[in-house]
Amino acid sequence: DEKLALPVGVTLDRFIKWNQQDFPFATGELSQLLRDIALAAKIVNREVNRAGLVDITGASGAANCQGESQQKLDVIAHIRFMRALTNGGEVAGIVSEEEEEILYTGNDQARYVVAIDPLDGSSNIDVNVSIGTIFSIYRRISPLGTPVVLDDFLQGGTAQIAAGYVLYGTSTVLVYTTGRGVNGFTYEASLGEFFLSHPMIRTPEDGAIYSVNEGNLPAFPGGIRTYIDRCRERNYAARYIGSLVGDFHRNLLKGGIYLYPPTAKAPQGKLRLLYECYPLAFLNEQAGGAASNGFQRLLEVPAQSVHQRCPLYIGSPRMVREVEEA
Ligand code: P6P
Repeated sequence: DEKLALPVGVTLDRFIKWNQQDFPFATGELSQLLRDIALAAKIVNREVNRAGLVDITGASGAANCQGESQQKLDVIAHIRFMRALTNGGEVAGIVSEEEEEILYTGNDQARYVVAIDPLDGSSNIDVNVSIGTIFSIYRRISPLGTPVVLDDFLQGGTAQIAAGYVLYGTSTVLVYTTGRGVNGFTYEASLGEFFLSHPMIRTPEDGAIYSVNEGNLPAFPGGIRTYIDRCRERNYAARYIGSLVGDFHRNLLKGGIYLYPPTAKAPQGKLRLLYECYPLAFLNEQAGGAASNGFQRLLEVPAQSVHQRCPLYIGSPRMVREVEEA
C-alpha cells in the first residue's frame, strides 16, 4: 500500500485532486464524477436528517420496480442522485434500484456509467435506523457520442473503476475506492464539507461478529446453517441492523462477516449484484477483505441482467473462506 501522503482532516476535494496528480493524462472527469456524488450525498443527508420533521417519511404509496412499497425518501434520494449525475455531465447512463430500465442522461459524450442504490435499507427510515447509498462506476464500452447500451452495465465486477457508499448514520460518512485503497470521509454539515477521517482502511483478517437474518435460518443451505452454529459455539457477537451499509461498515472497521444466503423463496438471495454486491465486494477487497457468492469470488460472478440478485458473503477473508468451505 502506498504511504498516504495526506493527513487526516484534508477535504474530499483536496484528496481527489491529490489522487488525480498520479495520472498526468487524467482528464479530471472521474474526479468531477466523484464530486457530483458527494454533492448529491450532502443533499440526501439533509433530507434524511429532516425526515420526520417535514412530512416526507412514510410510504409514498407508489411501489418501485421491485414491487416494494416506496418510502418518499427513496424517491427523493433517487431524484437527487439522477439530477447530480446528469447535471455533472460525466455520466452517460445510470442503472438505479428505483427504475426498471436504464436511465439515459443525454450526456452521450460522457465516458462513465453508474449503477446505484440511492437509498438502501429504506424500510428503516421511519424507525430512525442508519441507511445508505451504494454506487458503482464503469468506463463505458460503447462508442462515445452514442446512447449507452445494456452491455455498458454488464461488464462484470472486475471491470468497475470505482465504487463506494454513503452511510447516513450517527455521522454521515462517504467511503470509496478507485482501485488504490479505501478511504473514508466524515461530513461536517456546518461547513458542508467531507473531511478525510479514515485513511487507507484495512479490514481485519478475522473477526468475531456475524450479521445474518437468523429468522430465515431453516431455509438456508446446510453448510450455512453449520457455519452459523459454529459462530454461536465460538460466542461470536450477532449484529444485524437490517441495513446492509450499516452492517457492512461496522464489519469493515471491526472485522466480521455479513451473510445474505439463498432461501427456497429467494434462490438467488435478496441483494442485487450490480449496485449492492459488486461495489461492496470491490471496496472490501481493496481493504484486504473478501466477498463470495458461496462458490466463487463475488467480483467474478457474471452479470446477465441489471437487477439480478446474488447471494452475498462478505467481510474478513478468513471468515469468508470458512463459509465457502462449509
Ligand atoms: P431482510 C434492506 O432492505 C436490505 O436490502 C439490506 O439493506 C439489508 O441488509 C437486507 O435487505 C435486510 O433483508 O430479509 O433480512 O429483512
